[in-house]
Amino acid sequence: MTNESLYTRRRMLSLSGTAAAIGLAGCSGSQAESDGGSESTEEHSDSDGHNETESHDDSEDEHSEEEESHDDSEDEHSEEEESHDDEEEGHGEDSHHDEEVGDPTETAQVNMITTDGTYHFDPHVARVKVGGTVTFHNESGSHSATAYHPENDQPQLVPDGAASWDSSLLSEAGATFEHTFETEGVYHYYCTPHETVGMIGSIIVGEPDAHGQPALEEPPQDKPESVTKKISELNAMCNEALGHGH
Ligand SMILES: [Cu+2]
Repeated sequence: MTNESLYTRRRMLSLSGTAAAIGLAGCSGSQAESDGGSESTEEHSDSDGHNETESHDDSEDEHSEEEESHDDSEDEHSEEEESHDDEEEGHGEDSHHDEEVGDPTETAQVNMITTDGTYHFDPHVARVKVGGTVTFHNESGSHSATAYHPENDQPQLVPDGAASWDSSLLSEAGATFEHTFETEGVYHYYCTPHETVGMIGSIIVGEPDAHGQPALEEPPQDKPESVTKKISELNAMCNEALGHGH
């Protein structure tokens, strides 16, 4: 089984356990809670026998997983422990290099996801044409999509002259927020409650030159390491996407 399918499986399992997941604090600092239950998680997904083929189809599996996920509260901890491994291996970088950023499109959707102890934007790097619209869609949990922009009391990690945006907190599943990007370039944005646990994403607008993008310079050093590390990963993904564009 590949890392990717395990990752997706964990996400699918956790979608139905949202209530429990929200109670968990962040994605770090809980290794002490591990209780050696990770084996059962693996067997769980193997016994389904269909995880390999359906790894991209979250919605259909939500219900079938639901009954199972309620009676394995023990697994919550083991899965959280596993997510630490991802992080040490370059959370995002390795596991998300598979995310094809692709060419700019008129519209894009970014899902805001709560899993067991982790929170992320999916995809981490989205791309639209100049004048394109991104829809931020709250899949689970409570999240915002907020630009790193002085108007949000943040360092400027958006193109010079670019408009700011802040969705404010989206707490209901299915809630959406749209922003239209009129300025070409690279944008970093974050989730207000989860920035410090690495819930940060990027939008590439158009075909910008990677040079001269404020977002792609050294991450702001007054931020916690969890934030600068995540921004560095996103920068690598954005640079790679832009490099392939030429
Ligand atoms: Cu969040």
